[in-house]
Amino acid sequence: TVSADAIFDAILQGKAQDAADATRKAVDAGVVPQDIINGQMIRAMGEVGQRFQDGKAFVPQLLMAGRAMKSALELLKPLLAGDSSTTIGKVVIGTVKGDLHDIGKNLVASMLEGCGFEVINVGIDVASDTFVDEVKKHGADILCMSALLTTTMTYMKEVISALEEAGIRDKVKVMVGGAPVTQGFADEIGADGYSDNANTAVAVAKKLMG
Ligand code: B1M
Repeated sequence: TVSADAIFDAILQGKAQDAADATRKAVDAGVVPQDIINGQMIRAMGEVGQRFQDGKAFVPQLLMAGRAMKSALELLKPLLAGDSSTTIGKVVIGTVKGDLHDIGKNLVASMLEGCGFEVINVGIDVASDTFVDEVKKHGADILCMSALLTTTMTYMKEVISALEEAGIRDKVKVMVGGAPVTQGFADEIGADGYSDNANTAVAVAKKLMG
């Protein structure tokens, strides 16, 4: 048997192999992926973040916890697949320039994919020209931007301006999210959608498709 918090503990300690093993055991025991993600994984990242803020953990711990979460999340990806066989819409998703956090963004990408969206994940530290180019190239219906830093979230506004300058702002819906982003901020920069988690991100994206 595994302790109820085995995944939480392994991620907190930055042990990737243990995190993956515990996740596999939880899945085999019938624990629902969403419960693993929300009840263990995200909670562990929150705890690491808190320790970092309190000066009790440092960047290497953040990095290792992130790696551990990623390796465990990989196992859940196939299970996040929804029942949709047709493509609902095309999404370009990335973390904005200056920002290297990609766990939440990848989670949103996986959930969207699982629920029938075609997702083009353009990675981290993405500049406005790249977002514009990718949206054009793929004829994306929605552009999803993620930011985890108060210093990088402001770049989302620049991307929206770049879409306007490229003359494609009316062709693509813009959705934003990430820990420091709020509905108020989303409204302020003229985004079309906002969500504070991966589950409602899917609902918001579906709504934006009309
Ligand atoms: Co960084 N980091 N980090 N970090 N890091 C935070 C964000 C921080 C809050 C920690 C803290 O102080 N408590 C703090 C930011 C403070 C601030 O600006 N407000 C911080 C800092 C300061 C930094 C550095 C500056 C540290 C340093 O170097 N001194 C540095 C910056 C690097 C950079 O980006 N330029 C840095 C670096 C890193 C690592 C690289 C080491 C690592 C990232 C590894 C990786 O992503 N591959 C890391 C980590 C792991 C964290 C914490 C601990 C965890 C982030 C995470 O993965 N959370 C984080 C503390 C925290 O969040 N509690 C922290 C789990 C993830 C599932 O949640 O990303 O919020 P989240 O995504 C959620 C929602 O926000 C939402 O859905 C997701 C699922 O529910 N969502 C969307 C996200 N994107 C969305 C998009 C949408 C919709 C919803 O639509 C488009």
